[in-house]
Amino acid sequence: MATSLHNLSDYDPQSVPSATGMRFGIVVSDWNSKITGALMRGAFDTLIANGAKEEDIYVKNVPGSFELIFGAAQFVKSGKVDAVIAIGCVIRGDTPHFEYICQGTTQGLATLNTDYDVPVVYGLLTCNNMEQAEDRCGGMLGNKGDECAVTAIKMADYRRSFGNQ
Ligand code: DLZ
Repeated sequence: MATSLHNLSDYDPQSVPSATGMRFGIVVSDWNSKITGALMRGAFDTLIANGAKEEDIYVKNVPGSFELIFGAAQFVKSGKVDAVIAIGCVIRGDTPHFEYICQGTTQGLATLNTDYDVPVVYGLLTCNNMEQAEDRCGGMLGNKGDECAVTAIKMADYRRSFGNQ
Protein backbone atom coordinates (compact mmCIF):
# COMPACT_ATOMS: atom_id res chain seq x y z
CA MET A 1 0.00 0.00 0.00
CA ALA A 2 1.40 3.41 -0.92
CA THR A 3 2.10 5.70 2.01
CA SER A 4 4.20 8.81 2.46
CA LEU A 5 6.99 6.48 3.65
CA HIS A 6 7.01 4.34 0.53
CA ASN A 7 8.37 5.61 -2.75
CA LEU A 8 6.55 3.56 -5.38
CA SER A 9 9.59 3.60 -7.62
CA ASP A 10 11.90 1.93 -5.10
CA TYR A 11 12.79 -1.65 -5.93
CA ASP A 12 15.78 -3.93 -5.65
CA PRO A 13 17.04 -4.45 -9.23
CA GLN A 14 18.56 -7.79 -8.16
CA SER A 15 15.09 -9.13 -7.38
CA VAL A 16 13.77 -8.47 -10.89
CA PRO A 17 14.15 -11.19 -13.55
CA SER A 18 15.37 -10.15 -17.00
CA ALA A 19 12.53 -8.97 -19.21
CA THR A 20 14.46 -9.75 -22.39
CA GLY A 21 12.25 -11.86 -24.66
CA MET A 22 9.09 -11.03 -22.72
CA ARG A 23 6.21 -9.22 -24.40
CA PHE A 24 3.96 -6.75 -22.64
CA GLY A 25 0.69 -4.98 -23.32
CA ILE A 26 0.03 -1.62 -21.71
CA VAL A 27 -3.54 -0.34 -21.85
CA VAL A 28 -3.90 3.32 -20.88
CA SER A 29 -7.02 5.32 -20.05
CA ASP A 30 -7.36 8.76 -21.68
CA TRP A 31 -9.16 10.26 -18.67
CA ASN A 32 -6.70 12.39 -16.67
CA SER A 33 -4.22 11.85 -19.49
CA LYS A 34 -1.49 13.98 -17.93
CA ILE A 35 -1.39 11.49 -15.06
CA THR A 36 -1.92 8.32 -17.08
CA GLY A 37 0.65 9.41 -19.67
CA ALA A 38 3.26 9.84 -16.93
CA LEU A 39 2.36 6.43 -15.46
CA MET A 40 2.65 4.83 -18.90
CA ARG A 41 6.07 6.39 -19.51
CA GLY A 42 7.23 5.17 -16.11
CA ALA A 43 6.07 1.64 -16.90
CA PHE A 44 7.54 1.69 -20.40
CA ASP A 45 10.94 3.00 -19.27
CA THR A 46 11.14 0.47 -16.42
CA LEU A 47 10.38 -2.43 -18.79
CA ILE A 48 13.14 -1.21 -21.10
CA ALA A 49 15.56 -0.69 -18.18
CA ASN A 50 15.02 -4.33 -17.23
CA GLY A 51 15.75 -5.73 -20.67
CA ALA A 52 12.47 -5.61 -22.60
CA LYS A 53 12.76 -4.62 -26.26
CA GLU A 54 10.77 -1.62 -27.48
CA GLU A 55 9.15 -3.71 -30.20
CA ASP A 56 7.88 -6.17 -27.56
CA ILE A 57 5.87 -3.50 -25.74
CA TYR A 58 2.42 -2.76 -27.18
CA VAL A 59 0.65 0.37 -25.97
CA LYS A 60 -3.08 0.93 -26.58
CA ASN A 61 -5.41 3.66 -25.34
CA VAL A 62 -9.01 3.40 -24.16
CA PRO A 63 -11.40 6.29 -23.32
CA GLY A 64 -11.75 5.81 -19.54
CA SER A 65 -10.74 3.56 -16.69
CA PHE A 66 -13.89 1.47 -16.97
CA GLU A 67 -12.78 0.51 -20.50
CA LEU A 68 -9.51 -0.87 -19.13
CA ILE A 69 -11.34 -4.14 -18.55
CA PHE A 70 -12.17 -4.64 -22.22
CA GLY A 71 -8.82 -3.19 -23.28
CA ALA A 72 -6.88 -5.58 -21.06
CA ALA A 73 -9.10 -8.52 -22.09
CA GLN A 74 -8.21 -7.95 -25.74
CA PHE A 75 -4.50 -8.19 -24.93
CA VAL A 76 -5.04 -11.27 -22.76
CA LYS A 77 -7.00 -13.08 -25.45
CA SER A 78 -4.61 -12.07 -28.24
CA GLY A 79 -1.98 -14.56 -27.09
CA LYS A 80 0.65 -11.95 -27.98
CA VAL A 81 1.78 -10.89 -24.50
CA ASP A 82 3.20 -12.39 -21.30
CA ALA A 83 1.61 -9.77 -19.06
CA VAL A 84 -0.68 -6.76 -19.28
CA ILE A 85 -0.46 -3.49 -17.37
CA ALA A 86 -3.72 -1.57 -16.99
CA ILE A 87 -3.19 2.14 -16.30
CA GLY A 88 -5.88 4.59 -15.23
CA CYS A 89 -6.59 7.40 -12.82
CA VAL A 90 -9.94 8.04 -11.18
CA ILE A 91 -10.39 11.27 -9.21
CA ARG A 92 -13.18 11.51 -6.65
CA GLY A 93 -15.98 13.91 -7.63
CA ASP A 94 -19.26 15.06 -6.09
CA THR A 95 -21.31 11.95 -6.84
CA PRO A 96 -20.93 8.21 -6.05
CA HIS A 97 -19.63 7.71 -9.61
CA PHE A 98 -16.08 7.37 -8.25
CA GLU A 99 -17.01 4.31 -6.20
CA TYR A 100 -18.80 2.62 -9.10
CA ILE A 101 -15.94 3.17 -11.55
CA CYS A 102 -13.29 2.08 -9.05
CA GLN A 103 -15.19 -0.99 -7.91
CA GLY A 104 -16.29 -2.02 -11.40
CA THR A 105 -12.84 -1.61 -12.90
CA THR A 106 -11.13 -3.36 -10.02
CA GLN A 107 -13.57 -6.29 -10.14
CA GLY A 108 -13.29 -6.55 -13.92
CA LEU A 109 -9.49 -6.64 -13.87
CA ALA A 110 -9.53 -9.13 -10.98
CA THR A 111 -11.84 -11.41 -12.96
CA LEU A 112 -9.43 -11.41 -15.91
CA ASN A 113 -6.72 -12.66 -13.56
CA THR A 114 -8.80 -15.63 -12.48
CA ASP A 115 -10.37 -16.46 -15.86
CA TYR A 116 -7.30 -16.33 -18.11
CA ASP A 117 -3.66 -17.32 -17.83
CA VAL A 118 -2.06 -13.98 -18.62
CA PRO A 119 -1.47 -11.76 -15.58
CA VAL A 120 -3.08 -8.32 -15.55
CA VAL A 121 -1.33 -5.79 -13.32
CA TYR A 122 -3.41 -3.18 -11.52
CA GLY A 123 -2.19 0.31 -12.36
CA LEU A 124 -5.32 2.21 -11.39
CA LEU A 125 -4.82 5.28 -9.23
CA THR A 126 -7.92 5.91 -7.10
CA CYS A 127 -7.39 9.39 -5.69
CA ASN A 128 -9.32 11.89 -3.61
CA ASN A 129 -7.79 14.79 -5.53
CA MET A 130 -5.34 15.68 -8.29
CA GLU A 131 -2.50 16.31 -5.84
CA GLN A 132 -2.58 12.68 -4.69
CA ALA A 133 -2.42 11.58 -8.33
CA GLU A 134 0.50 13.89 -9.12
CA ASP A 135 2.41 12.56 -6.11
CA ARG A 136 2.10 9.05 -7.53
CA CYS A 137 3.00 9.56 -11.19
CA GLY A 138 6.52 10.92 -10.81
CA GLY A 139 6.07 13.19 -7.79
CA MET A 140 7.08 12.79 -4.17
CA LEU A 141 5.83 9.19 -3.95
CA GLY A 142 7.56 8.05 -7.12
CA ASN A 143 5.76 6.58 -10.09
CA LYS A 144 3.29 3.74 -9.76
CA GLY A 145 3.95 2.93 -13.41
CA ASP A 146 7.46 1.80 -12.44
CA GLU A 147 6.03 -0.44 -9.74
CA CYS A 148 3.55 -1.93 -12.22
CA ALA A 149 6.32 -2.70 -14.70
CA VAL A 150 8.37 -4.55 -12.07
CA THR A 151 5.26 -6.49 -11.04
CA ALA A 152 4.48 -7.34 -14.68
CA ILE A 153 8.00 -8.71 -15.21
CA LYS A 154 7.81 -10.80 -12.06
CA MET A 155 4.38 -12.14 -12.99
CA ALA A 156 5.46 -12.93 -16.56
CA ASP A 157 8.41 -14.84 -15.09
CA TYR A 158 6.08 -16.62 -12.67
CA ARG A 159 3.79 -17.59 -15.54
CA ARG A 160 6.74 -18.92 -17.55
CA SER A 161 7.78 -21.05 -14.57
CA PHE A 162 4.60 -23.06 -15.28
CA GLY A 163 5.71 -23.66 -18.87
CA ASN A 164 3.60 -20.95 -20.52
CA GLN A 165 5.57 -19.09 -23.19
C1 DLZ B 1 -17.24 9.37 -16.41
C2 DLZ B 1 -15.91 9.37 -15.74
C3 DLZ B 1 -15.66 10.21 -14.64
C4 DLZ B 1 -16.71 11.11 -14.08
N1 DLZ B 1 -14.47 10.26 -14.05
C5 DLZ B 1 -13.47 9.47 -14.52
C6 DLZ B 1 -12.19 9.50 -13.93
O1 DLZ B 1 -11.89 10.25 -12.99
N2 DLZ B 1 -11.24 8.67 -14.43
C7 DLZ B 1 -11.48 7.82 -15.48
O2 DLZ B 1 -10.57 7.07 -15.88
N3 DLZ B 1 -12.68 7.79 -16.06
C8 DLZ B 1 -13.67 8.58 -15.62
N4 DLZ B 1 -14.90 8.56 -16.22
C9 DLZ B 1 -15.09 7.74 -17.45
C10 DLZ B 1 -15.38 6.25 -17.18
O3 DLZ B 1 -14.22 5.54 -16.80
C11 DLZ B 1 -15.91 5.60 -18.47
O4 DLZ B 1 -15.03 5.90 -19.53
C12 DLZ B 1 -17.30 6.10 -18.86
O5 DLZ B 1 -18.21 5.92 -17.80
C13 DLZ B 1 -17.82 5.36 -20.10
O6 DLZ B 1 -17.94 3.96 -19.85
